[in-house]
Amino acid sequence: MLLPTLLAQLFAAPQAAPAAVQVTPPADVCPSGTRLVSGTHYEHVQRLCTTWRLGHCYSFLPGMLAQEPVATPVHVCMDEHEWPNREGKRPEVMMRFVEAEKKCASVGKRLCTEFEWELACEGPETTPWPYGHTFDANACNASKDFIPYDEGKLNADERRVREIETWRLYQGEASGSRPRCASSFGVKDLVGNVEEWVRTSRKEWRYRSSLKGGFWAKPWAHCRGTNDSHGPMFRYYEIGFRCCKDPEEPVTAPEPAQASTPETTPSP
Ligand SMILES: [Ca+2]
Repeated sequence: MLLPTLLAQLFAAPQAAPAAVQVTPPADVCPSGTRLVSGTHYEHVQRLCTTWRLGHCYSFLPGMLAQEPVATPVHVCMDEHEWPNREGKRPEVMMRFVEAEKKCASVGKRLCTEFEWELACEGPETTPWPYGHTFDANACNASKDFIPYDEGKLNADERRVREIETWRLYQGEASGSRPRCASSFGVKDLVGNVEEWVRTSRKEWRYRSSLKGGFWAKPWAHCRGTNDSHGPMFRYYEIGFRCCKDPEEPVTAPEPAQASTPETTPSP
């Protein structure tokens, strides 16, 4: 049903891009350093590609979007930056999924789900990149030159060998370096910088661990597309994560008790 929906929009819908929506999180729902991501995630979306190069799409037609179930409500506080979620500090890498789970738990949070991450990235306007419908090489840290890696050194038993090779390859930037790499929800660097572990949402993937957003040398990465190839013990030089936390909804005061009506005794 996605293609007929798109074709119907092509002939009927105006082509202007929807106005960007800036969502302001309520201060009393999410802790400091996190942004409220709230809305409906659609598992399947389809768009019309207008710029196709070497097997990847670099621009989509604004205003053309088909969304189909499964529709999942999302309501979560998401770290504004990649771990350690500190502006001006470079994100950590060489993280296993299980290590990322422990680090999030250590600060009272959890890893984000695949669907939470996608909604945070696309925003309520469901744009393919956090910043719009067309790839922008300068918006996010995603267009650095690829540096060939030495897999033996990355998997070496000796920690120092792994670290030297990791830092030779590392091209991550300090969190907050690219203000335009922000979604409408205010979450930064979802696309590019470091690739991020998420908890798998789609039952067809093999592992409970998935990766989102590409990294500093993967310019075609956008909000959709999951790297489902790696299990929870995998680690690599470009892999980090960010944390999520369920909102602490304000407690609603109970309704004042109604004055009780005296029971009446039925007449004989
Ligand atoms: Ca990222």
